[in-house]
Amino acid sequence: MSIQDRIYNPQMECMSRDERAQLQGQRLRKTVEHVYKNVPMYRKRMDEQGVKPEDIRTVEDLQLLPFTEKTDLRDEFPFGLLAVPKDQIVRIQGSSGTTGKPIVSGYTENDVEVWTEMVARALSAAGGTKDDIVQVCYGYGLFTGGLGAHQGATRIGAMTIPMSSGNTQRQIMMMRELGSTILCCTPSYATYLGETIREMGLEPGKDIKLKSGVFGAEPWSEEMRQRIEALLGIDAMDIYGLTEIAGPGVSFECIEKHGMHVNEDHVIAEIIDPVTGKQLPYGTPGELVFTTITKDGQPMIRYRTHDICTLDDTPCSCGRTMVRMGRITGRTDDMLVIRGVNVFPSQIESVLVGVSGVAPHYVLVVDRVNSSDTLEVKVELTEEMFSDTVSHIEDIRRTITEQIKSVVGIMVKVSLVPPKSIPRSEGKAKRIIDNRKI
Ligand code: DLL
Repeated sequence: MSIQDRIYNPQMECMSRDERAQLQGQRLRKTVEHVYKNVPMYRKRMDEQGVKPEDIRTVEDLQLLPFTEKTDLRDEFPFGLLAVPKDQIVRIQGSSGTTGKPIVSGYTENDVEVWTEMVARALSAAGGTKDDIVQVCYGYGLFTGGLGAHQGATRIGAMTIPMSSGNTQRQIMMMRELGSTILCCTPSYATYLGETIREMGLEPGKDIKLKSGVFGAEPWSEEMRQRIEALLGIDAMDIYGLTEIAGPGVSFECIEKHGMHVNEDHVIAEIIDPVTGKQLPYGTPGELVFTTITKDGQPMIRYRTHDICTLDDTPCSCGRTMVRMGRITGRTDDMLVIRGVNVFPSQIESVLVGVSGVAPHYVLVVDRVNSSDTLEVKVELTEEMFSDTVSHIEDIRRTITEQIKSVVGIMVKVSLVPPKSIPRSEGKAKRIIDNRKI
């Protein structure tokens, strides 16, 4: 397949950088006018900062605008950041916030359309065409992975299998019987599927027809790519996104596998110093910030992702002129991504403080077992509870496990440990031990 055949929208993906900057400027002006007029929070922030919509003329003027944080989405939950009347919203997607409350994003029909094309671009870059059979094993629901991949796969005309996550044996059976050629899931699940396929004695290329995979929603490494490619005999491509902006497809890798092209006709990417908030030049690692420029329902102005990476605007041999972002190398906050689900220690803490019999001393141990992330919550019992009967302790463990499942959405292992057994720290409490090597 030629490199050109892998480009879904050559006009937009390959336009000159100057031309694109002009387009971005135009779209940015329109977005800023739209939010100033229709979103009280943005109007207030801009007024406080002394910026008027007419001050924003080009992409460079972006720096005059205030940032948006995840906490703003929480504070304005559920509809405070909508820039259109509610009856124009056709979809709500969501993910975990920093506390028990989720954050949500509303999409108009046009927003869904834009997002769909972004994923279509990613799938085309992975070699996807109408002749493909795309197995989507991202979760369907509020999480953007399932529906996002589904829409993109349908858009390229592929046969789309909405498997959703879990049930590995059934995934493999369908993959085999239907002859899936493209796999969409988290990289850790792709590894697990690959290992299980090998254990079952199945042979990629013969029993399994996969040719590529589009993997994201969590950090992964070059080593992991190589492992997945070897296990499944495919090209493993990275895809990035976040609920607040547009789910998967904000950026995606081309066959060069050297960074993810940002869909710059729909979003403007910046890298900032997370402490000073000042813009950093391309090539310098820092915090990734996005501004949506085609989103009508819930536009985001300078949204701080807290993901750390670099941007690279050097030409790519695939012909796309869209800036590339490197792998996410860390976060500026304490968000963990466990099996593709965003988890904040504060969510776990909110559960623990509501359960009697445990002390507010806890530590979260993250590991990777059989290619799957595990989270163990170690929490101290109170002195009184420690001397209580064992059966009571079992009740506490069950309560905590169930509540964490309902607040965070994942099963964790809860270990109740004796009082004073978790090391105390003199400074900031060390709440996370991440043993994953990614
Ligand atoms: O994870 C959207 C998505 C679904 C992306 C499917 C790719 C594939 P959220 O649940 O809102 O959205 O989580 C967004 O996940 O800020 C990153 O920290 C992390 N993340 C997403 N993609 C990648 C990736 C979806 N390719 C948060 N590499 C982001 C590393 C990623 N981290």
